[in-house]
Amino acid sequence: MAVSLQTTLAGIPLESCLMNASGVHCTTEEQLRDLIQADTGALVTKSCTLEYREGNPLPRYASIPYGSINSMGLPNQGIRYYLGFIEKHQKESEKPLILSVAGLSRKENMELLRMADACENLPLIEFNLSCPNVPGKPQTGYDFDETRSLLEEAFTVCRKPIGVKLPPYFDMAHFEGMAGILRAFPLAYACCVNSLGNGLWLDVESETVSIKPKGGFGGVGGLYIKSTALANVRMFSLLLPGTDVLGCGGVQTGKDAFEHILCGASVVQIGTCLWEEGVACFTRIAGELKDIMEQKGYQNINEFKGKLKER
Ligand code: OXC
Repeated sequence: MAVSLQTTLAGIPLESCLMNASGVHCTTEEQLRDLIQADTGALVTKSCTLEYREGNPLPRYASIPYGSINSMGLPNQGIRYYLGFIEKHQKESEKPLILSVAGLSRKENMELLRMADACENLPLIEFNLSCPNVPGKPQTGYDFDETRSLLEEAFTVCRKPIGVKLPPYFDMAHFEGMAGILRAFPLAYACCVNSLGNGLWLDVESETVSIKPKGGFGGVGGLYIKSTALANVRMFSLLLPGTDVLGCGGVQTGKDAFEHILCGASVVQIGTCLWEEGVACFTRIAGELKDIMEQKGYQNINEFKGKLKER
């Protein structure tokens, strides 16, 4: 039986439902080229700002027992670098190259979106509303009024398809509140979730925090956040019918990817596991996912996407 991982993202056909999570292995041209060559269906750049950013002081990423903690602080090469790469490579690559943007002010965000809008070959934009690691800047996605007004302006300055990267939500009222805001816009997709903001990981022997920025506080990724990620994928899939939901959080195996799809994900992003294992993780996870599908008699992901049963 031929098992296919094909999917669509905002109407664009993808050969595989697996891709990187923004921020991991996507900051330099070399890393982006690796992702084009890997077993991915699409790829997304590191969230960019107008100018190059060094990011937060090191160490700013730590591997911890079941995942990671990071406070990178948006280190990136500046938007022109990524637009240049996309202009050059999108034509040869049949995979969509998505630009992620994360300005530090409304003005910067609008300028980024205007520049992205003018890039002929760019198919999709991911608007990061959820970076937890810029000192003094709260996560936009937790401020509902600001999110609404930012999106109103974003969709007037930019005609290209825009998806949003959301922080994790934890309360039914917040799922409904954010979905109500998102419904008012022609969203290309909602990506759930960014890291679980402002966790803390300690080393007991030395009695110190594990990363330097922000007194050790950072975004938690990996297995710790899988149940929260699945809950967000599930709720936003139910609340935003007709909008693609991208699942991100705790995907290390084909089974994890299967669970995200069962909750409603059209595409599954891999972050911490990609950081730890490198781009070979896509081939491994794709193989494991296909094995599960084969055992269950599924030939494509639409046969089980969003079909999670309640008891
Ligand atoms: N999420 C982001 O959106 N950005 C990065 N880390 C994270 O967890 C960062 O650059 O700090």
